[in-house]
Amino acid sequence: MPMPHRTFAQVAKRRLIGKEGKDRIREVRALLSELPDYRNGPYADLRKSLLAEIEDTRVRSNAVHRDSIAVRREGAAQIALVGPPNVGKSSLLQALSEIQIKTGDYPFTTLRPVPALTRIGGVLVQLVEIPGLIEGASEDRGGGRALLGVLRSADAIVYCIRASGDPEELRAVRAEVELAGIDKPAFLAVTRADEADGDAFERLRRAFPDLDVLAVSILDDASLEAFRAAVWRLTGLIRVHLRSNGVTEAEPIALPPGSTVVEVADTVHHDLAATFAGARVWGPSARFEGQRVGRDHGVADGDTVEILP
Ligand SMILES: Nc1nc2c(ncn2[C@@H]2O[C@H](COP(=O)(O)OP(=O)(O)OP(=O)(O)O)[C@@H](O)[C@H]2O)c(=O)[nH]1
Ligand SMILES: [Mg+2]
Repeated sequence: MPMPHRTFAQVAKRRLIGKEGKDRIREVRALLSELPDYRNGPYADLRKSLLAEIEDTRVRSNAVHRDSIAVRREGAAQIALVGPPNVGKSSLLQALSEIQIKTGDYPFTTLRPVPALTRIGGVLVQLVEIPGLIEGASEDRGGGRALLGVLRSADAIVYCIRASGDPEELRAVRAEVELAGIDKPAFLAVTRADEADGDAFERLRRAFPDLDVLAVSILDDASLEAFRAAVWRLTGLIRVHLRSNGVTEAEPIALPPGSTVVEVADTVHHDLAATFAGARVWGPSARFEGQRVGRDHGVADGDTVEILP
């Protein structure tokens, strides 16, 4: 028995609230797939209006994105790389993703925010280089307001300073971020670590006691892996592998912190989330491998979960 069409229209409206661009189109498509397949009558009208919604959304997003420096969100989280010029932000993006980006041994090589997708443990995360935040940025110097606007929508920040760099440079950047009222989870990447002299690392740790510090060099693969792992912890997200009929899927799903097996079931199917009995869990959140758990069981990063219908 399908949902009455008036209820469906209300549910559709509710599910589209606050969604724009790709997210909105994805939701509209999901709604279309749930719509009973009548050729005439109110359901057919609903289908027509949902199809029109896709077209309208496309037109709107093109209008918004033209001639702005907005960065389209992609991946499970968006992490901003922020720091003084010439510290190696673009080089890090290059080393961690497939993109080709200009790097140069001089300041202000990058003038606009540059996004790049990197894969961390099977999940795509978007890194965005925020260039050129100079003193006065919060008062729009150097186009600072738009750059800070991009930063505002990020989930977390990696502050970058070069190993041989002057802490004051980064202090000035952080002051602008603070003046803009932006406060996000963050750590400090000490970049170009291969150029460091003996106590550079300790000196920077002392200069920024409120931040966790990680040394990274694009010439050192192990440090790049550690950087990826630190970025993942910064997102707070949880990777869960789905298992069904004894087979575990290769690509994990990413869930917000605090998720339970209900959220896992919901990624499989909305209906399943409403009705399933429980789950089996392997990994960090299980007391023993294959533990049978109830609906409220909290999952942890690295779990494998089999939903029991
Ligand atoms: N030795 C060494 N050099 C690096 C490393 N990372 C970047 N560099 C060099 O540092 C210089 C600046 O690198 P970029 O990646 O352009 O720096 P950026 O922070 O993006 O600079 P702007 O966009 O100008 O703000 C380039 O000459 C890079 O080759 C590193 O890990 N080790
Ligand atoms: Mg750059």
